[in-house]
Amino acid sequence: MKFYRLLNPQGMTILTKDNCTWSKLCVLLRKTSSLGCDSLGSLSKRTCVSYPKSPKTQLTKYNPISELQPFVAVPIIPDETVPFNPSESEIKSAATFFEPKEKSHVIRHIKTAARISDLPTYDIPEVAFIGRSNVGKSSLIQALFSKAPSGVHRKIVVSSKPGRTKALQLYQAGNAFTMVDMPGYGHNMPHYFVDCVETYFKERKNLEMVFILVDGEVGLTKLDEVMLEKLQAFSAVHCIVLTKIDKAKRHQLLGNLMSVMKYRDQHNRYCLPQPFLVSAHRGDGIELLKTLIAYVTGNMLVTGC
Ligand SMILES: Nc1nc2c(ncn2[C@@H]2O[C@H](COP(=O)(O)OP(=O)(O)OP(=O)(O)O)[C@@H](O)[C@H]2O)c(=O)[nH]1
Ligand SMILES: [Mg+2]
Repeated sequence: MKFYRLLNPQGMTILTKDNCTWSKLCVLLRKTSSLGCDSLGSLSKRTCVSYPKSPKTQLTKYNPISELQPFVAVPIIPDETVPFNPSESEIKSAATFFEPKEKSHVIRHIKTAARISDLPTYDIPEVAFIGRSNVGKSSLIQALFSKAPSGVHRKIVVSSKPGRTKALQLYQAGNAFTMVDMPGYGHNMPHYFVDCVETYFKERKNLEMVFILVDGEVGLTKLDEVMLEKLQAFSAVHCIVLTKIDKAKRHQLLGNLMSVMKYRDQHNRYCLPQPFLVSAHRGDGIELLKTLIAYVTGNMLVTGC
């Protein structure tokens, strides 16, 4: 049995199971927004299940925001937002999708594709990683799969030179989900970026979530804002991930985190309310992100939020 749950800015939760995929939920969201609702919170009572709010939810040690919170007077994740805050046992069970014990769950690279027509078609849910060149997309996928027995992560190429990933790279975790590493935008982006990446966002049926990576030290750039606007225009559900948090000074990271949240509140309806913080080098936030991926691809239920 599969469960899907979407958090919206008002802390409301839409819950469904079995026959309703995340994509169908997004269609539902699109329909409600075309009815002229200002926010996802305007969904009718019939489609929403409201969960008791847990004010001042204590974020666990798995969420790097918990380390920043003592330095800010106001809650970083506003009280009215139900944070994605899985329990320890949920985090452990999500990890098994990335470091499987069973031989049948193989993590492997399945395809390099520079054209959408080259992509395989299947029912397995996908999540994609996009961001500026050099923001750390390939490194993040490497960190997520760093304990995979197949050793797939050793073949993922990362580079200090921007523009290293030139095509869509698909990594599959058994039949659970596929993660798509994408070429970056900005420096050295391939000339077929729009054809390849934007068409993928518009047309890929089994795309469940786009992770848009923003450098935690640099913050949101104009190029990131353009991509966020595009994701919104394509009605692609997405989530902001601040990368390289080991490099950023605390005040920089806090400032950039707050401005990302402000931007998201003002502009973006298809963006999850909660940003995620990661360091691919130090491992911060990686276990939490694994749980989010297992959750949004419908592979597990998270009750801790
Ligand atoms: N300090 C630090 N450096 C990182 C981190 N993640 C990635 N890097 C470095 O950033 C550089 C770019 O990393 P990639 O993973 O290749 O970035 P990318 O977004 O895939 O880049 P393109 O494929 O060129 O678009 C490399 O030198 C990495 O070692 C991190 O968490 N911390
Ligand atoms: Mg790359």
